[in-house]
Amino acid sequence: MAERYVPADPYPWPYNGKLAPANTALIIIDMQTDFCGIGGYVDKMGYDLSLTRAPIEPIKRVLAAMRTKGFHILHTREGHRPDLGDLPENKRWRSRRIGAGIGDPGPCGRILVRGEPGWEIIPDLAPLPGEPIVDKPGKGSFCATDLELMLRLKGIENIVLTGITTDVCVHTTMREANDRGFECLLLQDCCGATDKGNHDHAVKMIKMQGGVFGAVSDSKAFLEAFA
Ligand code: C5J
Repeated sequence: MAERYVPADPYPWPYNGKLAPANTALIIIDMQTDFCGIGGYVDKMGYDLSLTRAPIEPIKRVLAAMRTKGFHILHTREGHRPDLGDLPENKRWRSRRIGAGIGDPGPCGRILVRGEPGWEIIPDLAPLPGEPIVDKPGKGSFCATDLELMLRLKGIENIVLTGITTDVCVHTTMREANDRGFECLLLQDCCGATDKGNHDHAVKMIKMQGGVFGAVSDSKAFLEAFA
């Protein structure tokens, strides 16, 4: 395989130049109404939706290009079973304390509950038939899911991370993936947090220690690398 790299910080990615559609997946994390839509969980908590909506357009561009080139595409959704059997009591308690109780009724149906309108992936980034969707009860995409099994069976070594929120579900997933030996790249403009400072710090953390969790790039550099 000819070597190919994406310009990234703190090193050109991937570390070994083995970058091809067959061994590389785009993971789009939790682009659900609950995290970026009016009346969803993040809106109920009172955060600025423009921050979690900012990555929609950049993700669209990366998604379209990666689909065209035949990369693996996976989507995740955070949410709980309707009987809330997979919702830790402390997670529910904390959310209720701030007026956005997980499992409670809201403008988009029961908050963060599977099958409810708020839990759906936004139409702009709707998965195509055949693109796996990983339903997860927690922040990390590897906890209590079959994501690792799917990645291994498909021969995926490199993961491009996008989605929301940078400091919570995206970061947790990147850390989990990095510990499992996957080579990770976060596209910073394809992610967003409920707080701009937290987004910036989450991005900075990745770059410490020579790339402690992988590397960081953006949609423009990524797309140019494939032009
Ligand atoms: C949060 C997420 N922030 N998708 N979930 O609760 O980051």
